[in-house]
Amino acid sequence: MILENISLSLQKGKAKDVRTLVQDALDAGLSPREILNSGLIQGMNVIGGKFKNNEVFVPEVLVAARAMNAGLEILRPVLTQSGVKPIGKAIICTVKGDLHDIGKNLVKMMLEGQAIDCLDLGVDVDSDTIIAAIKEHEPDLLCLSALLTTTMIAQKEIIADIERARLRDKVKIMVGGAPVTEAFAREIGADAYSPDAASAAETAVKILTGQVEGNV
Ligand code: B1M
Repeated sequence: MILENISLSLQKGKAKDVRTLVQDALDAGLSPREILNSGLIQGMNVIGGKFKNNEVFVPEVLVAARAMNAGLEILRPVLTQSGVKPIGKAIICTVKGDLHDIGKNLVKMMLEGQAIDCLDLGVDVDSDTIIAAIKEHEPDLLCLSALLTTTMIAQKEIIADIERARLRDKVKIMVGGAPVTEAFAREIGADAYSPDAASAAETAVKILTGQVEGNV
């Protein structure tokens, strides 16, 4: 019932209610993953379906997204670890032209949950900004998120620009986002692809601990 209420409140864009309900769910002993998958993501999937069918429009989706992010903020402390020695450093962003940040935020939280230090460059991030950040912060892993078929191509351009800047051998690159596939990741020269935030964290750990070079 509480998970259904989280989903419904998210669909109505009631950020305050989502925040309270997520906290109630945690207090009631529900697992963060259950709250995430059967409450927050379930609600966002309903909105996504309605958006596709023109039953709701950008403003409704935007308030639902804000409510989702509000819920994620409550889950953050339980999904992330503090006081644990980091196993590596990652830079994460949503690529140029793309404003979707919920999936990216989730991947970031899951990486932090595996004791990976994350620098979040935000959304709509271009190659120059990424290259400057790689030079300044020397991350082990770069995570590029894209949610639109029109912005997937920016992942390819960013990887090519990193190569041109002679930094490609300095950093592993993982790509993801709803339209991105393993085949696309391989085609554009990424090291890794993950379909969701949990497997992104698993793959990142394997790469950062030297178990694998990548997975594509
Ligand atoms: Co937009 N949007 N949107 N939208 N939106 C989609 C993506 C869309 C599929 C909706 C639809 O038509 N069914 C469609 C894209 C179609 C396409 O290209 N194939 C779409 C469109 C068309 C648009 C606009 C163009 C609409 C318009 O203006 N006419 C516009 C574009 C704006 C822009 O970016 N330039 C737009 C705008 C928006 C809002 C601003 C209103 C809002 C975003 C708010 C925000 O993010 N703060 C929004 C939203 C919320 C959505 C939907 C409904 C939900 C996305 C989401 O957050 N899902 C989405 C429909 C849908 O997905 N059902 C849609 C929940 C999230 C947890 O999942 O982001 O997929 P997701 O992340 C997953 C995985 O993909 C993966 O892990 C995450 C968790 O497991 N993952 C990675 C993500 N990044 C990863 C990186 C990794 C690894 C895994 O490694 C680095």
